[in-house]
Amino acid sequence: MITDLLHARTGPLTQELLREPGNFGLGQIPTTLKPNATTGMVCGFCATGCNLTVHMRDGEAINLSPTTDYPVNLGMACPKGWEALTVLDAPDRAITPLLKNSRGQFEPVDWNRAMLEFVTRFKSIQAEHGPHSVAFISTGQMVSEEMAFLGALAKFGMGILHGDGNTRQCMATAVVAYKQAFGFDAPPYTYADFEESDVIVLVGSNLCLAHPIMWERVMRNPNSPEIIVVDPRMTETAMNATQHLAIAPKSDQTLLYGIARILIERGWVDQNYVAAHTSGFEEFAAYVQDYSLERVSAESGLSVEQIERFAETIHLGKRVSFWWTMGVNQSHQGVRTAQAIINLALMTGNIGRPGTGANSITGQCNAMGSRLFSNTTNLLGGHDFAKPEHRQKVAGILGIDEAVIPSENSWAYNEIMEGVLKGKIKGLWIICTNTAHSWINQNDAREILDRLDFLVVQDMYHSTETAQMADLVLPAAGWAEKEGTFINSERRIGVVKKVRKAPGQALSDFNIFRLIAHHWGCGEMFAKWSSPAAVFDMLKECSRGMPCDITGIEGHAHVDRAGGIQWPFTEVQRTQAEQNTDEMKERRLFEDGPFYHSDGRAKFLFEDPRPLTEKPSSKYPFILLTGRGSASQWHTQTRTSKSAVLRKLYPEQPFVELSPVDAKSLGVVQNDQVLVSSQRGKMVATAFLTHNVQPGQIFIPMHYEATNRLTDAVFDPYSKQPSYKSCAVAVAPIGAVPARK
Ligand SMILES: Nc1nc2c(c(=O)[nH]1)N[C@H]1C(S)=C(S)[C@@H](COP(=O)(O)OP(=O)(O)OC[C@H]3O[C@@H](n4cnc5c(=O)[nH]c(N)nc54)[C@H](O)[C@@H]3O)O[C@H]1N2
Ligand SMILES: Nc1nc2c(c(=O)[nH]1)N[C@H]1C(S)=C(S)[C@@H](COP(=O)(O)OP(=O)(O)OC[C@H]3O[C@@H](n4cnc5c(=O)[nH]c(N)nc54)[C@H](O)[C@@H]3O)O[C@H]1N2
Ligand code: SF4
Ligand SMILES: [Mo]
Repeated sequence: MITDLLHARTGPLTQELLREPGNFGLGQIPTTLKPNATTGMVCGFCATGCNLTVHMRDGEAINLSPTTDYPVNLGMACPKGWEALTVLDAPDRAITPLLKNSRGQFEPVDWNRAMLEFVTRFKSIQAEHGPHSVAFISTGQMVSEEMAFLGALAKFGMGILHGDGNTRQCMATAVVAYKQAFGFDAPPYTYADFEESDVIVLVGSNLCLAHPIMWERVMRNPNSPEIIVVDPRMTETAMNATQHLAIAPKSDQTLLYGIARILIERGWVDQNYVAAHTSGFEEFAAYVQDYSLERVSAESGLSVEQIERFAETIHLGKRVSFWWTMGVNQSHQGVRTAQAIINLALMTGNIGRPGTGANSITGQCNAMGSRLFSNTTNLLGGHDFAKPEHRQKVAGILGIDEAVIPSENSWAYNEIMEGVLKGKIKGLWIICTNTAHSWINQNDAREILDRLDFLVVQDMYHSTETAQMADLVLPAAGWAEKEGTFINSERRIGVVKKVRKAPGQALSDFNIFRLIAHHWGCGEMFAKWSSPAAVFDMLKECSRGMPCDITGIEGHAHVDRAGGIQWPFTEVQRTQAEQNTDEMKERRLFEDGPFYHSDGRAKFLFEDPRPLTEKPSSKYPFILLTGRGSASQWHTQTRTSKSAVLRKLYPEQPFVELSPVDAKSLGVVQNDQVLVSSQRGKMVATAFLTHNVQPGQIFIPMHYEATNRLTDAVFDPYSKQPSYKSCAVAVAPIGAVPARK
């Protein structure tokens, strides 16, 4: 069937892309790689950005091993990295475009037919309901060059206004927190800070499981650091902490204000730093007076001793680093909680020095790339759609008419979903994310997707929950089947290379976008977007003069040679690097003081904490926490479930962590099947009795499709990030079943 399709009548550009001998589509691997070479590239799972050495035989990747001389992973990799090539070979890889027929079944079609459907259906929706009735959802898991292409094609070429990314589910809170506090979205650290701190504070981060190689960096710290973990659960990370603060869910903001009050009361503030580099401290200091030890202890569930010891440890530390992840970001008050962490770092002068910082850890391999270059919430290069001078600059670089750049911001992911519900959005294009599993409150989410007149899903696999709902599936090449760059959590740009052919007719996302531009009739506008390398050059120019300026990078080969390059990397910095390479390998921000606000100061920001959005009740007496379940599972499992090795490392069936205290009162024993229900939906899971969760709380990993049937669509008001980690549920036994695998 594939061969038939390959010989099917296709347009000239399609044929060119499918045959291209260079870097793309069905072509051979790049001629720059020797057939039996080894070559390094950045891992395509998490934002740690480890480098993996791919071993080739006869021009195809056959194996990989962690790169030993890369500054991120120093020869280490987690199970997902080791299995990264294996997951690419799977029977459910999408190998042709698939079009749903009138009976609701998929039929393979060639690219020309797929493009015809894509263009005519979306254009007719736009003609009938206006240009903004089509939207797109992008990702943190494609290379920056592809994200930029998607954002530019959709917004400048197709006249779409609303496009957001799955990074909304993940990083939006950190982005807004940094923008408001520092004046730009700028995580300040470098991974060497993990090794240089004497106090490491992890808030809502299960580093050991979700970022195992960052955790390895903590383990290499020679200072026997104090490790303080703030997490309601006794996670793998908390088990290795010197202080575990098993906080009541969503009481972090109160706790952190309480810590600030103690630091102020005892004179443990770095007054010089505060005076030189910050604004708003006096107001903040007055505000936190309300956070007495008694209040903080009552609201957080921590003892007075635990709270005082936490404050004292921060004071005694010479190099204190604060790190946060989804336990903070995914909250109805995520932005203010993240800023409560930033406030502690600022008031103790723990920023800009080795081993310090207020550090948000990113999730997806290129979430940081999407923050700067996806053209969703920011105009390319961290610019602002609303500023005419920014639109003019970007238009000049891309050689396009300034008028095609929207002067308004896009709706956020939740607003796009709401737009569908209200009939304002009729067509949706989802690229590299699995909305029908990962979005909050799945019962609503699926009903919303069902309302669309036309849904296009562009994915590596045709079996994802979202692809199954699509009218048209576009088959995409995956990691290692295409080239470009990712940016990791510490702002390090790294390269991804094509070391194997994509299966069947699957094309790189880059080439799918080229094809769409051509068929949409805006190919001319994207004539300069001929390869990822050409796009990288344009993105560099877009970054000029911005805090993320990377104009000093020559191109992909330079990044590769240098072992990754952290932003910023200006032309001046390149000259410095030529003189002292080592000094440029690990760089942190704010070493010389100024922040990005016009007065050069970082802001103290604060607000009253708000109560839980859904409190436990007699009908739903438990709080549901969700998150990562094992180092071997990635999100919605479209990739990791394909590896037999990884499958052995986690329970296949959904499970729920339940306190033995609660289990006893429910009459549940180990491995019983239980029904977990919320006001919105139900799921069946195997009971896993453990003291790692507190009585009154349960934990279910996000990797199972049913988990988000329970969650409640509540969002942070500033970042619009979903609050995945707290809703009220009930648990009921439904009888014993065989032990879980
Ligand atoms: N193996 C694996 N690794 C991954 C991923 C994966 O899917 N699998 N995904 C990647 C991505 S995209 C991301 S975003 C990161 C996420 O990385 P993490 O944020 O570290 O992982 P999570 O398990 O989502 O959440 C962290 C912790 O938040 C806690 N938590 C819940 N509510 C609260 C609260 O109110 N306060 C506090 N302080 N803590 C709370 C949970 O108990 C949980 O242990 O992981 C990345 N790494
Ligand atoms: N309950 C609960 N829900 C959560 C979370 C939680 O903690 N709790 N965490 C949230 C977070 S932080 C995140 S980041 C999201 C993640 O949610 P998703 O983004 O939905 O999860 P993934 O499984 O990573 O989906 C990526 C999709 O892209 C496809 N893909 C991979 N590579 C490529 C490529 O190169 N091109 C194309 N076109 N497709 C590709 C994969 O097959 C997969 O279908 O989930 C969120 N949902
Ligand atoms: S820690 Fe992250 S980047 Fe490193 S090998 Fe594992 S998944 Fe890949
Ligand atoms: Mo994420």
